Amino acid sequence: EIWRFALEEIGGSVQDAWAQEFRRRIEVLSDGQVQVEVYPYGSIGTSPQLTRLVKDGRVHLAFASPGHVADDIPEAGIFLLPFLFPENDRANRRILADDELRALLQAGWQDAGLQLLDLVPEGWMMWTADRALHTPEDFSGLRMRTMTAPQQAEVFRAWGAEPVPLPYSEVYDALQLGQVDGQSNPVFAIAEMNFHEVQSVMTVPRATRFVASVVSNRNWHQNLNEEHRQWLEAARSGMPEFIDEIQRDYNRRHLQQLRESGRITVEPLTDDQRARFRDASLPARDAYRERAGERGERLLQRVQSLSGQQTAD
Ligand code: 6CS
Repeated sequence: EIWRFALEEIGGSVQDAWAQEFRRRIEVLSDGQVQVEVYPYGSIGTSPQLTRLVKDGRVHLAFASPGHVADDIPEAGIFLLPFLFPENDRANRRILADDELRALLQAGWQDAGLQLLDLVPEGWMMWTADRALHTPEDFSGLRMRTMTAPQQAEVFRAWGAEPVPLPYSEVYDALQLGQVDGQSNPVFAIAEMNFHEVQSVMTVPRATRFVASVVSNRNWHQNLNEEHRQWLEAARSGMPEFIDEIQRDYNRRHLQQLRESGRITVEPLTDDQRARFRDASLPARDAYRERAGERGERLLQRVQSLSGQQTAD
């Protein structure tokens, strides 16, 4: 038996590391009875196309990141909201594992015909452009490439940028040709997609983490026999710890390499600057409430109460 697994990132990425480890584990657990075929990004489609392939049952498993899939699953937009999740990685991991949070998200994924299997934090999103972005005013008039869900565009619009939604595969050329001025992604992605070749400044806002979801076709998941279900569960267990080390390592190593390459300068934000971005981003929370309805409101409250923040903002 073959399980097909589609990635939104190329070989050597965090998603690839997750999938290769998952493949290895399933093949050991099943003693070779189940083979996992991994399709890196580019081989079968853009993110929305991959989600469609999972829904149609043509691939069994895929990564679906909120910046794209929130178009389909409004609840997913929670991960696009800046300064919502705690800065501390361990606290963040605890929240992502929370049963109530998972149940609320699962309901959203299931409405779309998908089973949410895991949430995978891949590191802080950096902003790259040809200038430092210290204040919302610096975003004024900046054509910022965003992922394709409208909720992702809303955040950058709240900061004064002009969002330009594009698939991941088109970002490098769009930056090079000047069709867009900036983009946002974790360090490892900037490095492996070579965005640093066509951008000169990387701002470090620590506002939003890139958190991808691992999904499967819902019917396929429901109809797994007991043995297969056990292999799937056993393969998944311990993956959050495994991938957390990987993402830290990839992001740290690539940051060092980018610094040494001298191709891009790195600009951290002060706490005061971050506070201004936080305040300016709050309309995106209201837009999230509108889009994700009651479930969205409960998700927001759950994350805020787990983060020890006040529920009213
Ligand atoms: O920017 C994007 O569209 C993509 N970025 C990452 C790090 N993974 C997949 C996603 O589609």
